[in-house]
Amino acid sequence: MGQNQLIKGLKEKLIELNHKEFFKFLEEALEKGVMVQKIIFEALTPGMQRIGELFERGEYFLTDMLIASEMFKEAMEKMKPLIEKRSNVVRNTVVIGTVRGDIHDIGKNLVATMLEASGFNVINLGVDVPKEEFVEAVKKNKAKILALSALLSVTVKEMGEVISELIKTGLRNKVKVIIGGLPTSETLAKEIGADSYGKDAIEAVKKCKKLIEES
Ligand code: B12
Repeated sequence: MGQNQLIKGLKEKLIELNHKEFFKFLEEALEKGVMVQKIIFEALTPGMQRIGELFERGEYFLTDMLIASEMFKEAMEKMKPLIEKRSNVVRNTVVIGTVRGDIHDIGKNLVATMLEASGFNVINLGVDVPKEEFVEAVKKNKAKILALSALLSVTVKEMGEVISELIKTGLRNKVKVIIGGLPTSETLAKEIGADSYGKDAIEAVKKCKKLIEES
């Protein structure tokens, strides 16, 4: 089977929630040397987007989203050793987390993995993180960048709250803030006083490198 057929198969089997076939395709793709980045960005990510659409249309249920996210995570675990880590001379620290009220973590973890692979020291606080915890972690680890993730429209407002907390504690000028996730945008970043926005994990790495250069 060719690379493009394997990518197509992977995406289809994820959407069909067919665990067995999905992992058969994954194994074959890895054996044939298909790039991990290609698998993540051309099969898994668009597959998850499709599942979101089907959920929105009422054709898929919450449990279906959950099954797909477990398949995604399991695939990431299998591919993690294949993601090469580059070591930087200076390992700049990024604190990352999903804001309070939000438990989506697949995209955030993908961003964390890509940042690590690019030489950043990443402190991953997990999901549903209160603003005080973000601020504390920035302070404790002398982080250069704070990366905030939100997938729900209602939790976007919490990103602004985190920035207010940074101002309140006198840390705002010590750390750059980047935001990302489905309901966020460049415009939103400006509105809430963040320094940057990234649409996906690849852009997240590019923008974080840029933030370090500017700081
Ligand atoms: C999987 C999933 C779930 C799983 C999450 C499991 C997990 N461990 O993450 C479960 C089933 C638990 C879930 C729950 C819910 N979900 Co949900 N979920 C999804 C789904 C299908 C996929 C998300 C995903 O993982 N995508 C794949 C990853 C790789 O992409 P990503 O997250 O977008 O991340 C990329 C970029 O956004 C960006 N990025 C992300 N974070 C960051 C951070 C930074 C700093 C940067 C730079 C970039 C960046 O880079 C990432 C990698 O490229 C989406 C649909 C969709 N289209 O996204 C709905 C979706 C996000 N969920 C939705 C909803 C409504 C819910 C629930 C409220 C449902 C309910 N009734 O209970 C709950 C919320 C619970 C809560 N309090 O958080 C809605 C949100 C609608 C809205 N506008 O608010 C969506 C859009 C589905 C829909 N179309 O209706 N969900």
